[in-house]
Amino acid sequence: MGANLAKGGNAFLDALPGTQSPHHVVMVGLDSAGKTTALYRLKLDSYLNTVPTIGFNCERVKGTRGKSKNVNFVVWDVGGQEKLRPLWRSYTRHTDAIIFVLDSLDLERFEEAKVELVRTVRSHDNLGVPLLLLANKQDLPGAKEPHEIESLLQLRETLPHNSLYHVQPACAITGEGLDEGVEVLYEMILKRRKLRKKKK
Ligand code: G3D
Ligand code: MG
Repeated sequence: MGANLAKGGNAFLDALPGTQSPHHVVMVGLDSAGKTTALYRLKLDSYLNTVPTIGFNCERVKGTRGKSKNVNFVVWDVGGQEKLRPLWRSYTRHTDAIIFVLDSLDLERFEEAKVELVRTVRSHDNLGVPLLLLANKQDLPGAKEPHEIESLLQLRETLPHNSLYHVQPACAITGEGLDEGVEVLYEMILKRRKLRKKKK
């Protein structure tokens, strides 16, 4: 009976916004794309001078907009240097969503970014996991816009069929676009859950 009560209690708590166990989100992308800047802007709502991440950062983040308001997330920011990329796999396993951060100006490395993106979303553990592609550094002149990025990275052709994804323009330094991104990400997490329930 105790166990049942505890179970019931959890269900009740889970129905309240902000009390659910946090959603697990992993942020990956090439080094210098702006992952750590975005994480601390989301966490502290302030700009934090970053140093290249060796290993990972992890923070609790709360949604602020729409359905995501007061919803808790644990966001992992995994170092993007080449030698750290094999680590991504262990962090992205069993995650609720993936944020891939792209430097929208760094055309020279778009192909490299595409290879890593495809490797991440096509990995067996990540099939069906919602993807937010953060088109970062939109404040800089020459930054590619979301629709250009979508075609340059050939997202429609390369992402698995029926993937839940969204390209979100952002500036991690000012925080513009980040809360909207989290909102869309949460909507995609809910949508995936619904689809999975339907299948059962
Ligand atoms: P990473 O964690 O993906 O490796 P960082 O990237 O967050 O460390 O950021 C790398 C550099 O890009 C930092 O500059 C940071 O200030 C800058 N940056 C991040 N986001 C933006 C953005 O939206 N606009 C602009 N203009 N710059 C951004 P430094 O000079 O410290 O290397
Ligand atoms: Mg970093």
